[in-house]
Amino acid sequence: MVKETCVTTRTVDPAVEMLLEEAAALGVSTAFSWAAAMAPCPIGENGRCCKNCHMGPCRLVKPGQRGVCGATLETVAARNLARAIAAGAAAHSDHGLDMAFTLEAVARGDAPGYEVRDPHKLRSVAELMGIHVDSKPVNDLALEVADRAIENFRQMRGELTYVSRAPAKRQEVWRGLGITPRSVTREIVETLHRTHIGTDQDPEHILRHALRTALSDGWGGSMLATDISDILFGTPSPTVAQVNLGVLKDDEVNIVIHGHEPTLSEMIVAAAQSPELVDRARSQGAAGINLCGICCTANEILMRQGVSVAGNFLSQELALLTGTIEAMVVDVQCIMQALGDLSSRFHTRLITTSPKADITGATHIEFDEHHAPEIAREIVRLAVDNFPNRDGRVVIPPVTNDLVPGFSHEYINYMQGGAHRSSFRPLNNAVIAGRIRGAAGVVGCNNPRTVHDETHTYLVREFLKNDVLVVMTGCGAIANAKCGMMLGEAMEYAGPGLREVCEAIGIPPVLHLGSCVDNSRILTVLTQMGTEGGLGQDIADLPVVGFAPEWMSEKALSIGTYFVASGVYTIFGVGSPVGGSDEVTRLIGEGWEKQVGARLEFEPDPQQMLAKALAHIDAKRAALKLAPYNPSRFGASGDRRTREAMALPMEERATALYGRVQA
Ligand code: BF8
Repeated sequence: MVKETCVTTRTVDPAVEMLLEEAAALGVSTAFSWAAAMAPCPIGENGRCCKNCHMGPCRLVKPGQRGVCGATLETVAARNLARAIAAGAAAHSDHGLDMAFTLEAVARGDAPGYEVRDPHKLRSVAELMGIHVDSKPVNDLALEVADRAIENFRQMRGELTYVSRAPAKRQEVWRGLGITPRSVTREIVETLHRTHIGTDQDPEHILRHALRTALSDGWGGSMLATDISDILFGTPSPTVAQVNLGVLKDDEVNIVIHGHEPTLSEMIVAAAQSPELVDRARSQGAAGINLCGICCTANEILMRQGVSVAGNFLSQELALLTGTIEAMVVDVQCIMQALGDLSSRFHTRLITTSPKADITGATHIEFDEHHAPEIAREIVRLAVDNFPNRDGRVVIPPVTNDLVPGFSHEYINYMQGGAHRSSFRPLNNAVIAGRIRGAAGVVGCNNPRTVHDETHTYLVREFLKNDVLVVMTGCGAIANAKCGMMLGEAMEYAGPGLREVCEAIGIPPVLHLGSCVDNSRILTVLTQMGTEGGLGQDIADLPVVGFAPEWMSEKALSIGTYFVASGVYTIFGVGSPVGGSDEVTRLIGEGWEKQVGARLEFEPDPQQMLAKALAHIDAKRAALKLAPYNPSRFGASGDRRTREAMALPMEERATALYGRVQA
C-alpha cells in the first residue's frame, strides 16, 4: 500500500528514523551523525580546490586567483568534474568488464554453476553486435559475444559497438563534435592524461572530452553490464517482492548482500535455498535462511529473483544495528568503510569478496567465478554458524512494503502489445495525445546532506500528479518502493491521463528498471521512443527529463553526463561540484545545450527542480507541435469513473455510471 512518510530532519523513512534513535541510544555514529558533525569543505565542495600536483593543493577562493601553475578556476573546476566522471565511468565499466569475463568463462565451460539463462537475449545482443547468429550453439555464440564485449573495453580506435544503437541523428551529433566514444579504457585514460598538470587547459575542451568519457560508460560499460547480466541471469520481468528493514527476520539467519555485481549474489541466492544449508540453519536454532539486499546488488537480485530489499545506501549501517544480521556480504562500490568498525560492535560478520576491495575488520572470502558455488556455500555456512552468537537484542523496525519491480526494456516493449505486436506505439501515442505529458527518469543515490529519500519521493509524487510517467533505478527506486509507489495503488497519485494509460496496460505509474548500470535501459527506452515515430527523430526531441535528486557518487555524475550527451536535460539536487565557477556552470548548461541539445544543472530546491522539469517537458511538446498539456481532457473513462461512482450514495450511482436511468 502507499504509505504516508514520517518526515524528520534526517529521513522520511520511519524504519531509518527508528534505527537512528537506536544508534543514539547505543552511542553509535553513522553517516547521518558524521555529516551533521562535519560541514563539507567549502573549497572542494564547489570545485575550487586543485590537488592534481604537489605544488598545491591550490585553493582558488579570491576573484581572479590562479593556481601555482597559472590554472584558472574554470580550468580547475572543469578538470575536477572530468576526473569525477571518469571515476564513475570506470566503476560501472570495470563491473561490465567483469561480467564479460564471466560470460567468457561460462561459454568455455570454466564457470560451473552458471549458464546462459536467456538465450533469446543472447541472440538479440549478438545481432546488435553484428555477429551472425545462424544456428550456432549457445556457448559458441556466448563466446563470440564475450569476445566482442571485451574488445569494446580495450579497443584504441574506431567506435564502440553500441553507438549504432543510438538514433541516427544522435550519432551524427556525436561524430560532428568528435565525441563518439572509442572504448572505455581509451576515454578514461585520456581524461586522466588531459587533466594532469599542464595538459588540457581550456575548460570547454576538457568538458567536451568528459561527454565522450561518460558516453563510453552509458553506451559501453553500463550497457554491456546490463546486457550480459540479462544473458547470464535472465532478462527481468515483473515480480512481487518486499522492501525496507522490516524484511529482516528475528528467527532466521539473515544474510544481507550489498554492493553492485550480480555474479556472486546470484550464487548466494541458490546456496541459501539448498536443503543442506537450510537444515544446518535449523540445527543452529534458526527457522530458516533469509536473504535480502542493500543498494544495487539488491536491485540486481530483486529484478530477477524477487529477493527482498532491506534498504538503500543510507540504510547500510542501520541494518547492522538491528542485531539480526549474521553476515553482510559486500563486493564493490558504495560500501561504507564504517561497516568494518560497526560490524565488530555486533555479532555480524562483514565479508568482503572482491579482489579489488578489502575492508579492515572484515573477513575476506575471495570470489572466483571458476569456483562460485563452493564460495557461495562457504559464505552461507559461515553466516548460519554465526546465528547462535546473537546477543538477544533484536530491533527490527516493523516497516515493510510490497513492490512490483522487473521492468526491463524488453518487458516494457512486450507489455504494450504482447508477443506479436510489441512496440512503443501505445506509449508514444499516449504522449502525442497528451494523456502522458512526458517522462522522467529519477535515479541515483542518497546523501546525508539532504533529508534521506525526501526529494526522491516528493518529485515522483508530483510527477504522477502532473501525468508524467516515471522510470527509476538505483537507490531512488528503493526510496519510492518503500513508500508503496511501485504498486498499482500508486495510481491514486496519478493524474487522469497517466492513470488511464497505466490502467489500460496494467502497470504501476512508476517503473523500476534496475540497478545503476541499468540506467542504460533508460537509454534504450528513449531510443525506441525517439525512433518509433511521432516524437521527433532523436532523444533530444522527446519531452523527458533526467534527475539525480540526492546524488553523492562519481557514478551519478557519469550517468547524468551520459544522459545529457544523449540529449536528456538532467537536473541534480543537493549542490553543484562546479558551483564555484560561473563559467563552468554556463559551459555544462547553455554550452552543452548548444553542443548536444541538453543541459546539466544543479538545483538544490525541489520545487524549482519540478518547475524546471515541467517547463522543459511542455517546451519539448510545443516544439513537436503536440497538443498543450490539458489534464481535464482525460480520465472520464475506465475504472476511475467507476470508482468515483461507487463512492456516491446508492441512489446516485446508477446515474453516475450509466447516465440518466428510466424509472
Ligand atoms: O550504483 S544509487 S548510492 S548504490 S551510486 Fe551507490 Fe548511488 Fe545507490 Fe547503486 Ni548508484
